[in-house]
Amino acid sequence: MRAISPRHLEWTLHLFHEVGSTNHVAKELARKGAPEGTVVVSTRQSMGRGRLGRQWVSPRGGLWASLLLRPGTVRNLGLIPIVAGVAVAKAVEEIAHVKVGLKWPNDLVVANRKLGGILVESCYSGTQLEATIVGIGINVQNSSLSLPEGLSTKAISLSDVGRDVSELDLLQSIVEHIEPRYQLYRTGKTDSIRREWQQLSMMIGKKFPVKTASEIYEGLATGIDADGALLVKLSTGSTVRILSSESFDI
Ligand code: BT5
Repeated sequence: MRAISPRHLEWTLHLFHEVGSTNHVAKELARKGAPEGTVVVSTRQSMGRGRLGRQWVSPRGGLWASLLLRPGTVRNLGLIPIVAGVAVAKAVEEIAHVKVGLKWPNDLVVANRKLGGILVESCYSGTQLEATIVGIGINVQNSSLSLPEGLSTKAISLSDVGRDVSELDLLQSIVEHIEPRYQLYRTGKTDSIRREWQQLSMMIGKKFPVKTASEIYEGLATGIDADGALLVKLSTGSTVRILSSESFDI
């Protein structure tokens, strides 16, 4: 365990060689009362998870980390992935000098390939929000060629674009970029975060079909609202809010 950049929050790092999923370990620590600012990092994950039960391939060389937050209320909880996405994009730009595009809700994209993703999960006690876990996965030193067939052409790592970056330097920069935005989020001042996301977004101003569980929308993404929902203007003139989406073809 070591402390990194304590500011408002005391960030405390728990380092592992291998775990199933850092999100799972962080949730267990949350249940045992670990404080906000707890960070779980593992060299590799044997059961890394994406959203909706998808697998996240996590070999040595990537940054696989989960941050434990205790926002206290579910109000605006949908903005946590937005806070995390902006912070990760800023950190990658600062440490690796690579521009990252954000694809709603949580993809980090470089050269049209997936550099990383974010998985936010919350723990409740009854209806009370106990903790929110921000899982961050970024391909850093692991070449995309070493990923399973089928993924290697869709994924990209920082080493693939010639950057030699330390996973822990990147993590330190991420927590430094999350911290001020999280403080704004906690005080309800989310306009600047949403603006930053819109600037980094690959979606805003683009027309695309959005497939949800029940319908397919054809529309123009115009922004995100205070709950983190994507606002999509349909050709009929009405605007719909989309809270989660299975596929974006852009
Ligand atoms: C995500 O899910 O993009 C969220 C990924 C979050 C991973 C972190 S690592 C630390 C923490 N602990 C965990 O167990 N998880 C979090 P989703 O949007 O569902 O994307 C999953 C899809 O991305 C998979 O179905 C693959 O197509 C692709 N994929 C899997 N591994 C990848 C990799 N290493 N790089 C790029 N794409 C990958």
